[in-house]
Amino acid sequence: MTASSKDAIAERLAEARERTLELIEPLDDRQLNRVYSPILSPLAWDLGHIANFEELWLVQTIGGREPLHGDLGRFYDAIENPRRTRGELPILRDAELRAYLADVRERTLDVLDGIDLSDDAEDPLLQGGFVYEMLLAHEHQHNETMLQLLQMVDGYEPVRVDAEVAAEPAPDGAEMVAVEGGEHTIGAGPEGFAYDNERSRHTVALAPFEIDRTPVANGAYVQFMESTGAEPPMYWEHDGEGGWVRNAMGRAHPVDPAYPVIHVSWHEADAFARWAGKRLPTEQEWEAARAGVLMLGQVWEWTSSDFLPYPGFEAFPYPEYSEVFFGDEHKVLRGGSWATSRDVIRPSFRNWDLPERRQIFAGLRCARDL
Ligand code: AVJ
Ligand code: FE
Repeated sequence: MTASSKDAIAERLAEARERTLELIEPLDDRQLNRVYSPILSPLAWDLGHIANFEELWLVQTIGGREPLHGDLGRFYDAIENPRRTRGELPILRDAELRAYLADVRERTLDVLDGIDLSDDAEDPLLQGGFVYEMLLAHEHQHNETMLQLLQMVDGYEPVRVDAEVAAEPAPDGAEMVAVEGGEHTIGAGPEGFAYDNERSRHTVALAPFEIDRTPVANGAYVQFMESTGAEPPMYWEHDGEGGWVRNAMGRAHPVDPAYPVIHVSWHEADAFARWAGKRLPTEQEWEAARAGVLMLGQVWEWTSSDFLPYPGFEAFPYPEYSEVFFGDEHKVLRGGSWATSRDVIRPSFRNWDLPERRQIFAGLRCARDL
């Protein structure tokens, strides 16, 4: 890697931070500290956690420097501090929080300036700029979590919404496309940035199947609700005339039947698929189909797969990113939503969450055996 790639890293770090600060620009300190939901962190926690994660990896680990606030980092440990407890923690707030974000960043750039990022760098954290890619992805991913919470903030007006959504709205009535059976390649190759859970690349044998070309639309979901008595998605309310509005950020908008359904749990997604005479795709089917035929857009998609390690998995650089979540408790989501940075979306990317969660920007697409 050359000096110009250091500049490129610095620029992308700045861009991610700009997005973070834009998200909170319309908010005051009271709103940053407020606990809106026990299943989501107060925004001040996410902000401090973003800075603390950066300090831990880019300043302490790479730069060998001491942390700015002693062992404060333990309050920003996501595993040690479940979401419902985060409002009570003695975390940084207000001006001190903003200063911490800026001070860490200054140190990060100072460390970046002094390191060897050449391709033969000995530290695997630096090879291919891994640790910097990880930090960028981390900040972007927390921006999406913050946007989940911002749905609950009355009167919030986003400064910028990424207009570059990846697909046109899904038409009502899904068109299905066939995918051949046989060997399919799954996972990230050795080149480029990927999380540990996307490796290693391996082949799987799939039976032939077909899969919806587009995510399930609101119109189809309303039919499902009417015929089964299923609950509406999170944030939906009756409009008083037999229809539905979506009420988020304190504003109600009619539900557009052509748009992908969003804010449904895995259980609801699974029930929809069965009602439609289909099933959720496995994550392997999703990735195999992704190579040619899927239209992505606007929503994460629940799959039927539990979040499990791929063959040859090795935790890197820390087991708390993926490994501690492996098992049958979490379901895999694929794709990406309107709130997901294009830096995070790639065919091999695996998101995961608890099957009862509805605050994720998640919908579904269906599959069936051929
Ligand atoms: C991949 C979205 C489940 O938010 O728990 C952020 C991403 N990991 N910081 C999460 C993550 C560490 C993770 N998800
Ligand atoms: Fe995190």
